[in-house]
Amino acid sequence: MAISRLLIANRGEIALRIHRAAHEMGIETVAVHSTADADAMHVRLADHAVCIGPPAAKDSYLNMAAIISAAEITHADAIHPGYGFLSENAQFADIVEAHGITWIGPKPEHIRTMGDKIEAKRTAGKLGLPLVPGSDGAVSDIKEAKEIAEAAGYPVIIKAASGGGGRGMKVCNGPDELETLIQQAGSEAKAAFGDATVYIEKYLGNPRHIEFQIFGDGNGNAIHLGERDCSLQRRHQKVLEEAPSPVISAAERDRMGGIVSKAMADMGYRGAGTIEFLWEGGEFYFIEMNTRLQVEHPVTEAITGVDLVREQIRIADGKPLSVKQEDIVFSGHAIECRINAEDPFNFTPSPGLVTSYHAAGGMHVRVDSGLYAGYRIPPYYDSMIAKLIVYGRTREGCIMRLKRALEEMVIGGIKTSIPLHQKLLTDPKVLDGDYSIKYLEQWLSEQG
Ligand code: MV4
Repeated sequence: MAISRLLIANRGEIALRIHRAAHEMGIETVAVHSTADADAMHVRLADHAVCIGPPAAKDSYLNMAAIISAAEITHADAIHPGYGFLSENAQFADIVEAHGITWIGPKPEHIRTMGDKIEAKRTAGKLGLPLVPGSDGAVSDIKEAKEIAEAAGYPVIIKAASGGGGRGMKVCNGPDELETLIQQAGSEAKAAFGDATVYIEKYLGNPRHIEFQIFGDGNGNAIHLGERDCSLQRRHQKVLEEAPSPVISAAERDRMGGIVSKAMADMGYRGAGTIEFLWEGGEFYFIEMNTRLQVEHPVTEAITGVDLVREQIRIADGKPLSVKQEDIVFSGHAIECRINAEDPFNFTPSPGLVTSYHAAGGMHVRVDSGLYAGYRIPPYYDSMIAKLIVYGRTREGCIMRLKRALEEMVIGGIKTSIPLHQKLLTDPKVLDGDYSIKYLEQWLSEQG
């Protein structure tokens, strides 16, 4: 039963993050890597390493047969998928379990349900989560679509059922353009996801993106770990995240947290999950659920003291949740800056040799990164190379410490987003926490 050797089916900082949690639990690790990642830090630190293919993710990190083979030859008894890659692939979760290997993730049926945005919304509604007004499921008939849009009120947004992460959405301002936009959204969705199914929602013009972290034990018990505010995004890529949200009161957190944890308990959800809401006019509107660990999970760890990866491993191992809701105390404030290997203002990728590296340190400063001087950042993957997570007793104190930590960071030889973060942290609106999902792109367009 007990997990003794864990295969990490991912790369980069999250592979290292999982390795660290495993070793702190006395669990051996197996790194699987592409030929491009042979020199990665987590590969060096893991107890065992298996090369699973060439650089292209489809041939390595998405190659299910190669990963299962690596687990079998190393006698790994569990697989953690991290985020991205196969983390929300229900078929992979099924295959892992069919091989008698512990899947460190939600039940495959729940991954499947939440992967279909229409099913996800219907499920969320039944479980009592507040929804964005709109169609109850797919729209096909234009007459029906007009009635739904009229009832919701223009503008409306047309979304792809198989979309998510912002892909395949169209904003519609009035009934005259509805038919054309539904057809366009449908054919784009068909091309991108092989599924033309679309649905309609009232378009929220200036919301914040607020997400709740939840955990279930798979047996009807669930807790929430509060919210994260991820409104500062560019082209659906989060840039900076914070917990708690500057706009959510303790009473509102307890109320919404109670609703989400009851929903997850009723569903029998297992493992870590994130329930995404748009927040506008003092109301939450469910949009999607992510059935995986998220990049920004450390801000939640900072304000709750709960190790989310350790918790994931424990739950997958059949252990109960290590904390009760009443034990969870939200304390202070945390901000994460995503550091990418890219031009800080025009965002063109900047992979290559890291000639020097020094991580910020000191009280309440955490750097999650596999970087080291002499490491060559491969050009084949996501550009995120480090996360700087800073904690303070107050939001103001956290920001002061974050500025200090950004000054200390040295990543030589490549361009990084550190100067973007430094400039963003001089903006009065950012300093006041007064921003919506539109703010970052608007701010970038105003910079000289
Ligand atoms: C919306 C919306 C406005 N109204 N839904 C984008 C990603 C996907 N998770 C849902 N998204 C949106 N859904 C309604 N009814 C605006 C967005 C959106 C967005 C949401 C969160 C964070 C950044 C965003 C950037 C653009 C659009």
